[in-house]
Amino acid sequence: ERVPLSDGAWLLRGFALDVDAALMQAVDAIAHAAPFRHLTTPGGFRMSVAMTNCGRMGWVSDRRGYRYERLDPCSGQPWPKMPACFVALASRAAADAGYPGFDPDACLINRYVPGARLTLHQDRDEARLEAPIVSVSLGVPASFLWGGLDRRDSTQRHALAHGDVVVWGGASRMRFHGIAPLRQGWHPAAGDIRINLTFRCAG
Ligand code: MD3
Ligand code: FE
Repeated sequence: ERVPLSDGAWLLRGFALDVDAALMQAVDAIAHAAPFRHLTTPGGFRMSVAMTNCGRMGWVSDRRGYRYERLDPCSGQPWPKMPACFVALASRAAADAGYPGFDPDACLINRYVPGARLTLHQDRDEARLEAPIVSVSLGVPASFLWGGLDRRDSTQRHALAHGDVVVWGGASRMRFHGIAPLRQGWHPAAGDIRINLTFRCAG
């Protein structure tokens, strides 16, 4: 099912269900090489969401700001390679939503435990803002907050469930968005956590 969310943004319900086991296994392998960590915001707060990356570039945050880095600051090594099943899913989803030829160089992996949240923000650290972002939800469902182009605009809520894929492009690319505190829950593929993959053209 393909649900229009707003200009250029599409919710592809269940789009990743046929590859969920491969995705979860790949996340485990990536986290083995580049462990999930709680980044610090430029303001000095510890993020409740734990993060890691794969691909040529990885998103990091510390007291110096937000940016993409080629090396994992924890290890000094390049981020793990983006698995073939990640690239295949992301480009298939983007094409389905009207963005053919999507070739992401970064995948940010977010891990939510109960209570973890992502406050309203824009994604604007990427070099190619004309490219869409593809996000894949796995595990416990989340309440996604969908705002406007101004932080003060009202927000809508959408449930994002295991296997849902969203493609955010065009006029939706710069909208404010976030994740409400994760509710206690259980999913057989992930336990009590939620994993989100976001594919970006960052470099
Ligand atoms: C809309 N992640 O990592 S995915 C993020 O579920 C992020 O972990 C959330 O926001 C998560 O930056 C939401 C949905 C999403 C991701 C990127 C977007 C929506 C977006 C970029 C622009 C507009
Ligand atoms: Fe975001």
